[in-house]
Amino acid sequence: MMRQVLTRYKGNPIIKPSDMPYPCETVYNSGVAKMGDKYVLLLRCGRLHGMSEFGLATSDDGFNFKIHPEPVMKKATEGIFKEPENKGVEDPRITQIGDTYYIFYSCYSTRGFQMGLAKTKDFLKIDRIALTTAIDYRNCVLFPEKIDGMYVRFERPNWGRPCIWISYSPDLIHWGNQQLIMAPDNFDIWQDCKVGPGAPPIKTPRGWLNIYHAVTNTMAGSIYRLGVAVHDLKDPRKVIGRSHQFILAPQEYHERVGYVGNVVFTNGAIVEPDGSIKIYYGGADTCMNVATGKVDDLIDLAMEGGPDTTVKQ
Ligand code: BMA
Repeated sequence: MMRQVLTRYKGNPIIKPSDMPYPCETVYNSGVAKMGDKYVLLLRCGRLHGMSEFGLATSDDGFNFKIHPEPVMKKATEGIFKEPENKGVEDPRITQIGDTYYIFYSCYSTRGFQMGLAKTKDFLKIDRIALTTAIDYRNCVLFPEKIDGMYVRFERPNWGRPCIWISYSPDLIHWGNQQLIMAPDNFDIWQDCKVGPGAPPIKTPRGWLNIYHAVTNTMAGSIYRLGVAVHDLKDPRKVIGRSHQFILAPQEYHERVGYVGNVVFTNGAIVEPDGSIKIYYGGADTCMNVATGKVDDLIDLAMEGGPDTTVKQ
């Protein structure tokens, strides 16, 4: 049964370019974390040279954010990251393991995209760890724990058919055993062109919750929406449920009109102790927004869709 499972926060957008303490054209696709009682957004800020840098915003309630006066991460100016980031850093995704926050982000250059990995304990001092792919990968999300002794991630190569793949690593630096696990669905129009990781996987007793982005192409351009799937806890290659309806689509003016119109795109979500969830998302590649729902409703919706069959389509 199709139904609405998310509610937009009435105060959206929660951060827009004119809220920024330094000049920005856009502020969107932000990584999300909880640091003690504080909500943290690692903001993708489009600066006036057209490149993205990372800014920082913190909040006590997850809705009202205070923005740090300066960007906290800019493109590298030396070392092995210099050339891969010569057009900026984009789309951070944060996973907490112990007291360390790991950040997968896109290193953007004249050559294409590579996935960088960085770490921090306070979001003020961010240390780069490794370039974890060659050209051309668009996004990665790290699982919050090892499975069978290995780190696990979902990844989206930027070549071939845009699908979600999985890979494994003993040390977070070297990744292998890549396998395609979820493809666009030829029969669901909203997700028939591209799918890619959105929020880092969320562990629940019913499986790993995967909130992902999905694209269809129209005569007027692409439309980015959010979908939901559940992966087996012990073997996340198995997609045990995948919804045939989307959970969020561009609808509000600031989601339809902006730098890139008709886009809702998530890089992270926070689950609350009462089982509710806050999904943070960029609107039209221009502003930050949040929608709320219940984890169980998202899982029910995915499970009603049945196990995924797209890899065989
Ligand atoms: C993707 C990425 C995202 C962006 C989306 C829509 O390929 O570039 O950063 O939000 O396209 O433009």
